[in-house]
Amino acid sequence: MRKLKIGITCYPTVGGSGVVATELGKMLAEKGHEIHFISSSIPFRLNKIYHNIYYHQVEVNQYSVFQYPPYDIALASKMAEVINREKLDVLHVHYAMPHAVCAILAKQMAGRDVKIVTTLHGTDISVLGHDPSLTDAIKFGIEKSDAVTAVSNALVNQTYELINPDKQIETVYNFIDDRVYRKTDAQHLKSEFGIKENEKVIIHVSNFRAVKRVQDVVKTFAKISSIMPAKLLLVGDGPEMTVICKLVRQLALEDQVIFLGKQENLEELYSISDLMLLLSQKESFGLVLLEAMACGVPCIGTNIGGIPEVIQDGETGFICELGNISDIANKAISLLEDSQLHQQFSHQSIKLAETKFKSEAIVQQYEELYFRLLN
Ligand code: GMT
Repeated sequence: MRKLKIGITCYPTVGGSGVVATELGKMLAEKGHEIHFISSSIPFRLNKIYHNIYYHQVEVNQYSVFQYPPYDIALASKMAEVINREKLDVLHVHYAMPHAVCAILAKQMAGRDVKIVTTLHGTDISVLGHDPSLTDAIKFGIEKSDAVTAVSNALVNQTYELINPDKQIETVYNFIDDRVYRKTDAQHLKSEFGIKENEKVIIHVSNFRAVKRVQDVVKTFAKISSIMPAKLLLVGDGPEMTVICKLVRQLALEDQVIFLGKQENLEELYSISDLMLLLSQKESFGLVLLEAMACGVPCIGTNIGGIPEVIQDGETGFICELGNISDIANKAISLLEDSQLHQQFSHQSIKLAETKFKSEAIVQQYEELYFRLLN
């Protein structure tokens, strides 16, 4: 099979789109392709040396005449430079704004027929798509890309509703590194965190933005812990943290809620958890659901965006109405009280992660897309 030269641009700091882009680059490199990351800093998941992965840093000019440093132009220039110097076949950008528009500009600057693939991740449509000052640019980026993918069917539909581009958008689900996300023996963490043997462990992982509705997680947990001994692991950090700390104090849950901040090695935390809650009001996919499921953790999520495409309602977890705390808590309690049902959901979660979201098949789906464009 022909080996390709593939450029990848993403937001390199913590966040699902950057994680997926980096894991994709790593897996494509393992298949022999040459990968060129073009971003403002090294993607944080690029934590090992690969002989065929290169990193090209975007340097933004801070000249005092600029009221706003011109990141988009600097990115497009760097992309054009790499397209020509490295003779890229494909430039795959993750997150439409501004990456798709920069890639199209870069292609024109380079004068080389590099194929532009844009992957929509969620807030680039569900939040930015509502901003009239950006919709035309997002539409342009989508329509002028050679191929466009989105991480769920829900996001495809939302893109047509909000932006209405004249372009076919293909769903390619997210994936995780299944060699990392698997149940591991991390029981020692329980005693280290002061979690007793009889306590159920509920986990929530997010960037603590308002759309994640972390307050609903805490309120649900309050109901669960009034019925059974339990601890809540809150993993991540973000703008809502102060509000959440206050709510935990108001509900007198300080001894039961463990704030872990941003963490790596989440597979160990999932491995000591009995249930994951993701109760967002916007969520195109919910990568943390897939991570948890792969480690055998049943999930409860809201009937929002791509969440119902990840959780199989009544099979691997439950889908609940946004903000319906009583229903969410009742479903959580019934699952946590029934060890047989819990074990069944846990097995089915692992199975689903290994089949519908199998990394090998999804990476191949991207590879086939690249070859289709090049032939
Ligand atoms: O807002 C976030 O949650 C971060 C954002 C990102 O770009 O990293 O996440 C989006 O992309 C992820 C990877 O495709 C998806 O798993 C998340 O569901 C999506 N977030 C939203 O739609 C809110």
